[in-house]
Formats: sequence, C-alpha cells, structure tokens
Amino acid sequence: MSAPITLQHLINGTWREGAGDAIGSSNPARPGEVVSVGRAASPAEVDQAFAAARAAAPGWARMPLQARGELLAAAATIVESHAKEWGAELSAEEGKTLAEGVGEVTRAAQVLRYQSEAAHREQGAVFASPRAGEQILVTHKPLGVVGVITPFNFPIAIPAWKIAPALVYGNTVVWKPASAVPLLAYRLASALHQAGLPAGVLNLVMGPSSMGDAIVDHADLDGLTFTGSTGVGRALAGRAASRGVPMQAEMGGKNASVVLADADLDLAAEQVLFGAFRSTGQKCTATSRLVLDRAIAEPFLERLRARLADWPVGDPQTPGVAMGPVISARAASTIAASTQQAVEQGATLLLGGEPAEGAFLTPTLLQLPDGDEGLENLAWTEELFGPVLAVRLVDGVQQAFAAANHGDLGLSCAVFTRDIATALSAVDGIDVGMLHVNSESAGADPHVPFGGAKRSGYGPKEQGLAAREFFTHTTTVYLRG
Ligand code: UN1
Repeated sequence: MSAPITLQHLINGTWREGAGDAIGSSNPARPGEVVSVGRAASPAEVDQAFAAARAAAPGWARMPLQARGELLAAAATIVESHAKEWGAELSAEEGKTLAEGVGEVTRAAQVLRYQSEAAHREQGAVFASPRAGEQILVTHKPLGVVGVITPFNFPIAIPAWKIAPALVYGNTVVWKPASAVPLLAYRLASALHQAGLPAGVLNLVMGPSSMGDAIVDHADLDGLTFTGSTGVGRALAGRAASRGVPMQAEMGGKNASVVLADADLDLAAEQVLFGAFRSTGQKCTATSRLVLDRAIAEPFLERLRARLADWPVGDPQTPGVAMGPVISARAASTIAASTQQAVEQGATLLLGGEPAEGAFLTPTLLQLPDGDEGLENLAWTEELFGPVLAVRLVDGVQQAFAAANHGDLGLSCAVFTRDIATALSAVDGIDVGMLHVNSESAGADPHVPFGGAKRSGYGPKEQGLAAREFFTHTTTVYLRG
C-alpha cells in the first residue's frame, strides 16, 4: 500500500481537514501499516454540517425526482470506475479479501443505480373518494435532514444503501461512518460530490463513536438511520424516540443454517462455509448457528471440515486467501475470550479456538450440548461477530425450527432441504426478515427489502422500494376541482 491518504470532511460542499482530535485507519492484517490519517470534525463542525443540510433541504426537495436520480446515476458510474482501486483500499482498511472488497464497491454502485431510477417507478397512490367530485391522493415527501450512522463491516455498501434512498427521495444528509473505516467513506462522499450534488446536500463528518450522540441529539435532525450493534441501536432509538424523531435501525443477528435430513450435503457444506466464514464472519447476516439433524450430522461435519481444510487464512490481499483478519486485534481477543467462555459453559471445540494472533483468528466450530444448557450457551445467544460457528444437533424439522427461532433476534436464516413442503413450512415456521432456501444466510440484493424480524430491526426495512417507507412521510390529499 502506498502512503496514507489524508482524510477530509465534506461540509456545505467544501472539503475540510477537521479541527478535532487525530483520526485515521490502519490495516488490521499488517500491524503498523497506516491506511488513512486526519483529524476528527469538531462539535462546531458537526453543527455546521447540520446547518448546511438544513439550508440545502428546501431546494433539494424541490428538485425533480428524476434530476436527483440522475446525480445518483452519475455517482454510480464514478464508483464503478474505481472498483478495483477502492476495493483494494477497502481490503486494506477493513480486512475482507480483495475479491470481497471489489465486490462490495461494485455492489455500492449497483445500489446507487437502482435507487437512481426511483422516478421510473410509481410514486404514490390514488384512492376512490366516498364523496362525489373528489379524489384522494397519497404523495411522498422527504423527512428533511437525515442522520446516517454506518458500521465498519460494509464500509461502502451499507452507506450507499442508506444515502442513496435518503437523497433520491429529497432528504439532505449528515453522515458519520464507523471510525475504523473513514477512507471508504471519504471515497463514497467524493464520488457523490464529483457527480455534482449541490452544496450541503451530503455532509460527511468523521470522528469517534461519541459523535453519534451529537447527531442523535441534534435539534436539526428529522430522521436517523443506523446499522450496528444491538446495544448502540437501542440506546440511539431511545434518544431519538424521546424527541419524536423517527429512526430506522438494523441491528444484531444470530442467524442459523438449518441442515435437514434430506438436504444436499455437499451444497449445504459449501453454503454454510460461505455464510459463516466469508468476511471473517463479520456480517450481521452471517451464519453463527448451525442446526444439524442428528441423522446427517456426522457426514455433514466431515464435509464441512474437508472444505475448511482448504480455507486459507492470511493477508486478505494475497490471491488465494479465503479469510482475512477481523477488524482489530482487540476485537480478535474479545472473540477468542468468548470462545473460551463458551467452552467453560459446556461447549466442545470441534475446530479452531486458538488464541488470537494480532487481528487473526482461525475458523472455529463449537458443538453445544443438547437441551437447555446448549440453548443458553453464549455461543448460541450472543452475536460474536467473528468466524465462530456454534453447532447444535436436533431430531426432525420441528426441533430444528425451534432451535433456529430461539431468542429475540430474527435477521436471516438458511434452510437446506430437498422437500418443497418443508421449505414452504419454513416460511411461516421461522421468524426472520430474510429466509434462504438452499443458499447461505448472508447476501442482499439492491431491489428487495432487507431487514430483520423480532428485535433485529427497528423501524421500516431498507433497500428496494421498501427504503421509501423510512425516508419519506406521506401527505394524503383530498382533492376536489
Ligand atoms: C450481506 O449479507 O451481504 O451489517 C449484507 C450487515 C448487514 C448487511 C449484510 N447490514 O452485515
């Protein structure tokens, strides 16, 4: 990697260095390699960002939807043209493999392009009126100034799928990315700026997590969208609600892959491998629970181990490496300590579980005891956000679905079966926002709703047409000539 990039905030259409404390990012795979450097935005600069967003809001809302979309389409082209270079930077900053990094930048471009076409879709509804000479129209209008708080694990795709609909539906934005990944935020903001967004429409302020407090408490905030941990999401939601500010939060997952007795075991082993260990398990949609019908548990685990034997862990920028580090050495040691604790609570280590080496962990498989003891093990209940897969054996479909449903999270689930009736019964029987039949639990297409059931999600879903629900409110118009 070349010299560190100097970060800049985007406030009112101008790039600024920031007057706060030192910030920056470093490569989790290469101790000492600095990726970006800069200074945090000061509280006064966060205020300026809000003031700029407030001032820009009426003009932006008046611009035709089609014209706003065209700016996003131009940004999509810019992002796409940098996929290789920014993908490599993403890999250096966040630690996912080069292929995953390039894939994520490409996905961000696809999201921008999908949302850029909003003007080509229906925008509102017309209802019959019970009164003669009247029609009732429902129109969508922007919230105003929207705060966007994004996590480290998808440093460009998640911001794109929040910022694109926020902007296309006429809101202005103050964006605070995760402190570990400022470079990719700077890249996305620069693509949108270069595409020609008017000053103040998108403001990027970088800094420590405490900056989230300044955003949620800001008097100029009209809506807040957040992706991150359950604890932070709930705390922010409480504060937003206390001021009547609408909020959308995408939080934890404890997603199961359920391999039933009639499953195609080779296919299931491959998909479970991808679901659990791609991006080093750092996806809210990652598979962290494996529910195995006892009848196929042994042959399935044999296949999974065979696949894991060819799953090279190392520098994510080296071709052939399948899994890089987690986001930091600190995160790695927390995950290793949780694995240790799960063993103390009765789990059996089938694979991995070694102490962290810097930010690196090896793929870990933990088998949990049957019965309540296993269901209460922290490896079954807590989102560890790393390459740790907890295994539980069950007898039959009902027990399998019950194990997958255990607890209050319900983001995603994968079910492996060859039987269509069983697959259909999972639609009602498993309480999640995304259900995959015969494919891994992770993944999200730009044109379909994304979000969790139960306590995984708060507020409307993201992506696709669903995104409009959060980023607009409706005006019902009783119209007589
Ligand atoms: C995916 O599964 O590809 O934070 C996307 C996350 C999710 C996005 C998952 N919001 O991991």
